[in-house]
Amino acid sequence: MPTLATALLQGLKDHGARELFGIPGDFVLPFFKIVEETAILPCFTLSHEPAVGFAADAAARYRSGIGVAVVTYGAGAFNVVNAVAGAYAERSPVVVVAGAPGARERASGLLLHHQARSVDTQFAVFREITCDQAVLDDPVTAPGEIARVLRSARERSLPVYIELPRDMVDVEVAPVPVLPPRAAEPDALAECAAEIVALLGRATSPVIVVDVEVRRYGIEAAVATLARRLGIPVVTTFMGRGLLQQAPDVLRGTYLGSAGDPAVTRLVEDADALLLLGVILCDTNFALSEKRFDWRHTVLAIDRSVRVGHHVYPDLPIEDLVAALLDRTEGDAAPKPRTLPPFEAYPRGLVADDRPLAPTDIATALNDLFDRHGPMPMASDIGDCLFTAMEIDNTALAAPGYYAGMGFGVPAGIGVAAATGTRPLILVGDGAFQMTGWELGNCRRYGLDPIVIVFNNASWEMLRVFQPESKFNDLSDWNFAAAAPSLGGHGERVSTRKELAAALEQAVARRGVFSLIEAMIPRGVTSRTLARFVSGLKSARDRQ
Ligand code: PPY
Repeated sequence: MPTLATALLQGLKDHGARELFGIPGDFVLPFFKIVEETAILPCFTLSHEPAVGFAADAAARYRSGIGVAVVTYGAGAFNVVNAVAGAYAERSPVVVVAGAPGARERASGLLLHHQARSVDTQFAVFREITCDQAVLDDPVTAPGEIARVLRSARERSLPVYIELPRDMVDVEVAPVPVLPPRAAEPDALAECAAEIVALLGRATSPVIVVDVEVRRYGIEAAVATLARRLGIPVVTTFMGRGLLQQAPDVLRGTYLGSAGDPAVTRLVEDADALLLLGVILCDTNFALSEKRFDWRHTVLAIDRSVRVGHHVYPDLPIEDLVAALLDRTEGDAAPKPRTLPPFEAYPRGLVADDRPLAPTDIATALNDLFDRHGPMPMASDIGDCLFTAMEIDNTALAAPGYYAGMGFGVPAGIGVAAATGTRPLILVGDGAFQMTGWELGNCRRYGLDPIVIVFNNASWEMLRVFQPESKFNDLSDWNFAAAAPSLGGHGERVSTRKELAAALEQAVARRGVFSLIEAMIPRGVTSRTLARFVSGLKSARDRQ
């Protein structure tokens, strides 16, 4: 019989985990010992728990599977709360494995170190930001509880919480089963698919809008096939930027309402039917629209339910829905191609001169770089770096486009590198870099070599756009490039377009260490999208 620790590790692996991210502490030390000795899953330790959560989240996003964060009780687990809240908001199935006191300690009558209020406060906090929880305090029920919780993470694509009391690590238990996924009820699925096909068939200018669940459930290719078969154009939401990068023939761009390409905005706002697949109905995705949905002609599939017009089919997984739509349309005569607006044209051909840098120059330089060397997977923080990413070719992009928490970019890029073995490009502003940039010091140990572009305007520039009068948005110049060597990487500060182009080319050639390019941008110089996005959000707030 396996021990609980080995059963848990094997169970995580059988449910698709390929690595762990974590930071040890005494309540989780016995588990870390088993992690190291069994090597069932490799473990990447980082420096501060927020980064552990972000890295596990990004690994989950890139692999369309679960990501795992292992933390100690209290002082460790509470540090990962914000990252898990963000993963919940953006529907990323992060599995939190948290150490906890053993049974004897719980009954000792003493307050325990790392404890906040009661010994179960941690559980109560995580219950709020995860979709299922298990406390592994019973060897008989533990394997079944782990299986249920991991199935919930995969079925709902949301974080889950597993608490492992430290005296349970070596207890013998049965192996963790993999429970079969629960499929849609066939009659409900058939009725729903028929209704949607009929609704789309009546429309003359339908549009498919995709968001993150389409990647979470691994159905990007199926959605592209459906769009081709129906002759319907596809756009991503802001949050869904980076989706369907393999299907440029159907993808028209990213819908950003009043902040975006007017042709894409018109396409969506003039549509007479919308099929919203896996779309989070949030302010950053839709507040920039002047138009409200006409629900009579809208379909929304999210969180295992499908809304068609004014009624809802519960318990209907999106992957089953898309498969059913494909079945129903198989062999249909090819539809008449619709006249479509042009693709968004992303800037190319940077003039490598001595002019100071603007964010758009960074987008232009990266498009040129991708043309020469192929696209790179990206992770971005929130801030103007993410709005600038809207001017970069639609390559894979993990970013907090809805939750919009700072500090995601660097650890997410580390997570992408660790989980995929590919070399990512990290986009981050100086404000967010101050929060988690330090984590780059962990790259050397694991042989990771991301290319990091720090947009350094010595400001919280996005906040300045919201509220220009406030001086607290002025930060000092930390000279991040100079710090890179002591973190085991290479750093270079660039202030002109010529320097940027040269530094990028050298970074691509430099393997084995991280390359930090600190792009100095004058205060107040932002991407076009940022300014339009912020004014759109403000006017949406005023409309309410
Ligand atoms: C996210 O940012 O949450 C996404 O799922 C988008 C995405 C797109 C492509 C690769 C990874 C993540």
